[in-house]
Amino acid sequence: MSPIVIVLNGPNLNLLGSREPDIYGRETLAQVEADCRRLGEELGLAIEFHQSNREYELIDWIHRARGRAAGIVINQAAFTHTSVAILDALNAFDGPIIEVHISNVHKREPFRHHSYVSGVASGIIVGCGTQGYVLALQRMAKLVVEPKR
Ligand code: CA2
Repeated sequence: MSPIVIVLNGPNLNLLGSREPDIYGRETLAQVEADCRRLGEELGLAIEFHQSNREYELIDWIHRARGRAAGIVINQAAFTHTSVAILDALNAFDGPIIEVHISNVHKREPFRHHSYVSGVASGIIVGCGTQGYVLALQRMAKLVVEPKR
């Protein structure tokens, strides 16, 4: 059975592709999901992809990942800069966590420079556009797929 990787997306990412293309590009979240699913098949990962504008839903998905998912890829969006609750939930997850940000948060307003999650992430991908999700899954595969003998 393929290892399960949960891809989580936080508030407003459902608007991807509809506004601010100079910051977030033109790809929609549905296209990002399709890219992740296609790549997951190639890499031997079972992808579960979610987006929510509600903090508790992201936390519930992280809790449900415990003991069943091999890894989590997360773009927690604005909760990056505010949510100790998401950090606490991720701290209770044993597998690798890769944090993704579409934009280069370090080139933007100072309040975007701090992430509560970065300290528990195995890797962080920032400013690579929606390609960041592809890079995160490639890295995740290295971390969770057993080398074939
Ligand atoms: O760069 C990223 O991926 C962010 O996580 C995106 C968040 C932002 O608060 C973080 O600082 C960095 C915002 C997501 C909102 O996405 C939109 C996409 C299109 C139109 C409007 C919002």
